[in-house]
Amino acid sequence: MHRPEGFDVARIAVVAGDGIGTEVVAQARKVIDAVLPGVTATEYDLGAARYHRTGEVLPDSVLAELAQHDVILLGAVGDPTVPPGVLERGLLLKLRFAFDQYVNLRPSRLWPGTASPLAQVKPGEIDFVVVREGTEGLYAGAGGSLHRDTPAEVATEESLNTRHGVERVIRDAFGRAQRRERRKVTLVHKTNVLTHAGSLWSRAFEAVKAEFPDVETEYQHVDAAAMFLVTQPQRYDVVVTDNLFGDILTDIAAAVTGGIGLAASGCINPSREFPSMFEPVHGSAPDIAGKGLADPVAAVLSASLLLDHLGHADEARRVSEAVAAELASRTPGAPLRTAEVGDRLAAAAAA
Ligand code: GGG
Repeated sequence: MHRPEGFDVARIAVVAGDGIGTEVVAQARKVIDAVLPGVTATEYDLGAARYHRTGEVLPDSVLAELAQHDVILLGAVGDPTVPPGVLERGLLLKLRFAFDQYVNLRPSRLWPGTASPLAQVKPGEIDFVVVREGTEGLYAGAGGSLHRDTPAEVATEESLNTRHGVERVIRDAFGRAQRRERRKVTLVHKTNVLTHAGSLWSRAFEAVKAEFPDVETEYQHVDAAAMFLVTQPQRYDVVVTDNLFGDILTDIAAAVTGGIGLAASGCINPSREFPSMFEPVHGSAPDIAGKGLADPVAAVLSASLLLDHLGHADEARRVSEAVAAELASRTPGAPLRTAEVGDRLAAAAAA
């Protein structure tokens, strides 16, 4: 399936998943319905409940159906009653890999009205995007174990880095930087220790850089980047990095921009051959699931990214403006109710 720029009638699949995923996705849907009245979305019952009921996580027949959509709105994956990895690998990573969503896009912005633990940073001063590689690295599933549950147990987990995979995500990052005001790309890796993968990433970065002479570049080791994200987050514009580093760094980025409840992401297939997927960065948060306490803003901002991907730039902007107004009106520390926030955001985005 190849659908060029823009989609006449969007085919949206919804995978709410586990825990607070169902609660926050319901709000994101309210907001999508408010700005695109009449749009239809197909819900897929995937996650812990289905696994317990059927023993299956993501049957091939469902994967084939999902492939027929333009986008997937995903909530959260993971449940304490399911062994670690069964849902994360069998559902979340399987979707990213099967649909070749190699650009894991994670914008970070300090919204007006949002408290950052960094006293020296003012709203508007943090505005960067992490382009995390989404289909390779340590998340590829290469490795194994021997002598399990014996004193001689050994486990390996290998980082897979292909020239093709690394170069294409770096090229995407440069393209994004070129469309932004500051035009700067920071490569983050650990080239002084991870010399095999690091050398590949460095050489691919240098090769792609030559195609974008108007983009400023820098390199940072991941440990330095972790420090600078909390001391000088203003310095970043576009950061490109591997799968694991990107996963960790974007949680730090979320922490300095108001918390994980505000962090949105898109798992993008730039060729549009397969659906892209939009999901809050946060997980299923079993400790607060079912209580109506989860902040739906990350899911709603993910819906804004989804709308933009579908070519609905105006609707996407209305949603992010509704979020900006909501955040500006909040009293720090005041409790929130998930559905009430969703109602307010839907009303403001529709107006
Ligand atoms: N909202 C997505 C979600 O449930 N994330 C949990 C998780 O395990 N994430 C790992 C990753 O993003 O690679």
